[in-house]
Amino acid sequence: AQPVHVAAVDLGASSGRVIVGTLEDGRVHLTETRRFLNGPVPLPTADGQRLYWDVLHLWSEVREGLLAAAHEVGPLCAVGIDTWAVDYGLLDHRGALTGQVSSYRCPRTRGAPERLFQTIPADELYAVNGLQVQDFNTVFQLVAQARDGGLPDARTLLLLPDLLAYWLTGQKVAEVTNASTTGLVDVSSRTWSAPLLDRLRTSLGLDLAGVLPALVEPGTVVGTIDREVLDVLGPGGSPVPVIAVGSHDTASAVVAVPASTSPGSGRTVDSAGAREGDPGGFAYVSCGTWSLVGLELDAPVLSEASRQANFTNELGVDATVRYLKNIMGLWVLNEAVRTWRAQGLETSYQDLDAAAAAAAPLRTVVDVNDTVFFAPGDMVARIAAAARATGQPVPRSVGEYVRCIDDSLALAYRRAVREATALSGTSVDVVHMVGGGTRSRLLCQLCADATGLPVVAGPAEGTALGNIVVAARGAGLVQGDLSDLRNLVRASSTLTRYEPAAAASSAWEEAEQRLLGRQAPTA
Ligand code: LRH
Repeated sequence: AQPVHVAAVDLGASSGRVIVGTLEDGRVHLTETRRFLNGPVPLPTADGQRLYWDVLHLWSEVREGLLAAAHEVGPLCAVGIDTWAVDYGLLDHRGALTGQVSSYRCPRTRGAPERLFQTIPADELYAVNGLQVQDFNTVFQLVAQARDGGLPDARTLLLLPDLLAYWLTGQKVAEVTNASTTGLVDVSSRTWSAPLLDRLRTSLGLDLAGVLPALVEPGTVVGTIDREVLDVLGPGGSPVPVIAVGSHDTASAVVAVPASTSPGSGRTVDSAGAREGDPGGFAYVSCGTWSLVGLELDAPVLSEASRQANFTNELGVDATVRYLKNIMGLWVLNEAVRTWRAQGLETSYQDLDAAAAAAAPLRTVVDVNDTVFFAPGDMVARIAAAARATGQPVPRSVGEYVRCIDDSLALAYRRAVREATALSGTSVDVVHMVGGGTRSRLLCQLCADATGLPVVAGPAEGTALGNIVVAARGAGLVQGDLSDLRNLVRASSTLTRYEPAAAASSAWEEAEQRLLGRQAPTA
């Protein structure tokens, strides 16, 4: 068969890229046509600093990347778009943006959950949307927006991938995996929750019913690229379809977990159906700006214990549920590197990994999910302060700081995997790591040591690959269910296996106890 080309637009909070997947002989070969930095842009306002996304820059980069894809690689059979979750643009009656697009790290949402819980109690919300409480969930951003003047001119709310798809095709949809991170979707029925929207209207004056577009599942054809907007063509001069993929980057990343297990994978403990030799369940760590750690399930876990543990149920591709926890992730490292570079230290991530590998293990561990690490800024100073506050040695070198970050991330992974399996009544026998973080051999090994499970690392460009295989299936270029898509991913990736060091277990247990016993008083 002739090779066919599918382009993935994959925007992360720290960097974006356009990658073409060429399907040939049962494999996908990736060609990156554009890569660029991204980050929240601070602007002062009368209410203090605000953080926005430079969406026009993102749009320009996406255009350049797709043009290069079509002109340098070949005619495009499909385009899929994914970005980080929760953030949105508002359009007026002409389809123009009504204002800036806020970043989820903008401090405007501080206190918004508590304000909403006064009218919709947290447990009632969780029973419907199954979401962990994070200040930045779209529903809380909307609460902040209601306080700051509401949605006067807004006729349509589009999450970022849907906004980019609208600019390319003129069609407005809400792709469901990403929509599930808004807090407005009923996680059990995969539809907008009418009762929730009703309560937001009556309690906060937020009338969202007409503003939210129709939900679509991954695989749906959104429309074709308007050639006046972007002059790209498909095979034989045909128009290029934009396919809704798992437009939440984490949904696409989890599609690219190269597991050989069938979907709905977490193996139920005591399940009478589990035969000797059945592949066990897997946990995943999608490792980028955030580390998303959890399980793929076929139904949400909405118990009180799950809510208390702040586990989230996000919707996945093919009727799956992503049951997971957000861990602060490489954000902490990236911000520390930004600080060092501003101080004139020239260093590569490879050098940092080597320096951290040479540093003493588990000397200092911090709670990476502490809110002090959330805002942009000097992570080096914050780590030093956290070390002092918990009576641990302050790292003395760049290598010791990176080791502290990696050890602390692995400790958080260990806890999240254990909690996820306990809360969902499943068991796992392997951890799949996907995403850019798999380039750190140290982090992969620490994940194996901390969890006590083998780690299979790769693909590093998992999100783009997950995007591409779902777009390809939507365009009719490949067939099959999630396990078929994962076979394709596996055939296209180089994977590395890390075995847990047998002797490591007690050291991790000690580190966990150290952290639990010495929590810094919260500010
Ligand atoms: C990862 C991610 C994550 C969300 C966060 C806002 O990029 O999409 O799943 O919680 O960004």
